[in-house]
Amino acid sequence: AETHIKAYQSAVSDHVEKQEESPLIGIIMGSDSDLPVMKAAAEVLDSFGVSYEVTVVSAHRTPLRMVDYAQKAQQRGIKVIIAGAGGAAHLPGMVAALTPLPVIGVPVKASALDGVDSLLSIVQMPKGVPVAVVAIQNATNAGLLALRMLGATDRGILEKIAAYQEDLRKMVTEKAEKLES
Ligand code: RP5
Repeated sequence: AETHIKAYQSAVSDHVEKQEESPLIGIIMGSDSDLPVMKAAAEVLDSFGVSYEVTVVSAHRTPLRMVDYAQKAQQRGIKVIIAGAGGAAHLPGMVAALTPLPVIGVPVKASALDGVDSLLSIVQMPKGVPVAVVAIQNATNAGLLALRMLGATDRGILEKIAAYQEDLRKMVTEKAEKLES
């Protein structure tokens, strides 16, 4: 399993080009099969120049690795954890139970139930253990939400988010004007 994870991590590193030494955001997922969805979170963080790490942590297949990752994340300097999982998607909730950091869950479509199972598994947390949840497969929004969390205490990031919103506004306005002309 370790060899598999190492091979996976090097594939991920190639994909996202670098793993930072003191990342601010942890992007974790239940399986390497979640990567095609979860890479969108990494791409958003790349475009904002915010450091992150990417790895596989499975609640069911590597439970002790999950406990270790979640318990050490805060002391390692991680500020927000983005956790993607499909099916019986227990990873985000279990990680939230083990860390005081904010956790954002990404429901991944991984079964015959089309991701609704993942969404419900992630969103139905008991009182006291919150997980923020984005739409099924929407890792882009998980990246943006993590940035907004950092932006609460980081003016530079907040300004970049405002610029991003302005770009969105312009893009949609231009499309609307084209349609109207
Ligand atoms: C979950 O089971 C993972 O997060 C993934 O979405 C799903 C299927 O995993 P694989 O069987 O493709 O490894 O734990």
